[in-house]
Amino acid sequence: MTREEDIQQLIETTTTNEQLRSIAKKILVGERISFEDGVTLYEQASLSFVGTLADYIRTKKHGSVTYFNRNFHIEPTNLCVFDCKFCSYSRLLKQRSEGWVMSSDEMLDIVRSYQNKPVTEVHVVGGVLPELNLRWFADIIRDIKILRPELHVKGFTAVELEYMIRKAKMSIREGLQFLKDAGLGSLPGGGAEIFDETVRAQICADKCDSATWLEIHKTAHELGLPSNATILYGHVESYTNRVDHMERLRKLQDETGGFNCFIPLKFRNKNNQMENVQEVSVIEDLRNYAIARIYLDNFPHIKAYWPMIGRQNAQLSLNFGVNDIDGTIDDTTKIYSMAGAEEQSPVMSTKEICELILTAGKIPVERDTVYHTIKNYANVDLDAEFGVDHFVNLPIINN
Ligand code: V47
Ligand code: SF4
Repeated sequence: MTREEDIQQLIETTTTNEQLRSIAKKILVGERISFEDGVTLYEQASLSFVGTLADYIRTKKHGSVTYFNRNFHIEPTNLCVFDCKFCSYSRLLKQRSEGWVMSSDEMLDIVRSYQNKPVTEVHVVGGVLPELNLRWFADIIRDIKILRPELHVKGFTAVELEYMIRKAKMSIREGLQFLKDAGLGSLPGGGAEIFDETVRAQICADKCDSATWLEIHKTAHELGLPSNATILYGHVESYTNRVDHMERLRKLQDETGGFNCFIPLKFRNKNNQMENVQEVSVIEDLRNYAIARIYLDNFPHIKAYWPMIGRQNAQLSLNFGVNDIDGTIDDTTKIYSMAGAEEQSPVMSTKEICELILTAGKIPVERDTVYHTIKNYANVDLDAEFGVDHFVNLPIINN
């Protein structure tokens, strides 16, 4: 059966729900779904229904290709002036002795430690502190580029940027241009959380608001800095809030085309002020990836951040609209392990990541930050390329 026939069957036999049928018809002809359709999917569609639609779209856009990149993280500090209720960092400001603040030398030492490794990206993200200011970060970016000119620096959430640019008394455009001139290559997607103002007031009242988050990304795109977008889901938000969040992103993407990928981040409830909020199920995670793939028709890529949901769920997500599983993350990324993420040691070698993708029936393709193909591993003998190890324990599937 072709994938079109799968959708036809979905329309004709799988459901008698007219709203769901009409959404499936739209997907088949490549028509954009409406806000109401998005809410209907969340409220009424089964995992298999949204999964079939999302996989159809994913396959049309990317076939079986699944991207990853070779990157490492630097988290300059785990202290933060803000008080996001879901974050395992913020409360540490009250216990400064338990926190860390890196010196510029320490940050550069991390870059030096990757000197002979084929990484293409460094992802700089952390808490917000007054002493970590715009000029200090710009100097570090310049030094990173001197050490390693080809390394792409993906850095700073809109929250960090809003704070450091405001403190530097610059406009958003001036601040971003300043960092771009220093060598900043793109912006990660953090800090978006949930755009709805009422929910934001409940979970992260004191940081950069939604309009400013969107303005920073819009300005970045206008200056030629691409970016990602995230959603923090599965806490106190409603389905309508999730669709509203994606609607605001879809509108901005129509204007600028500057977003590379959308990254749903599952709320984890350990070591933060929202420990009483239950985490959602894996089924809800997969439904959420799928609906994101269906709704965000103008986003090229949907990413599963595997340290957060674990390797096996990341594999599953590849059949629910996801076509990117981030990088090898060869570093100590603490924010997630503190929040109760699946992976306490979020490191995978390139061979492991390729095997993870192959055993899920997909084709691993190494990319750079802006999705240029570096290497397609479809027909590569991984043992010959990387050496034999113990990891392969599942058959490699060829679809
Ligand atoms: O904005 C904080 C999230 C984000 C928790 O662009 C939590 O490639 C779940 O945005 N449970 C920062 N999530 C990280 C981020 C990111 C990660 C990976 C790749 C990219 C990219 C961006 O981390 C924050 C917040 O939404 N976060 N606490 C928590 N308890
Ligand atoms: Fe600070 Fe970011 Fe944590 Fe909020 S989510 S407290 S801004 S580190």
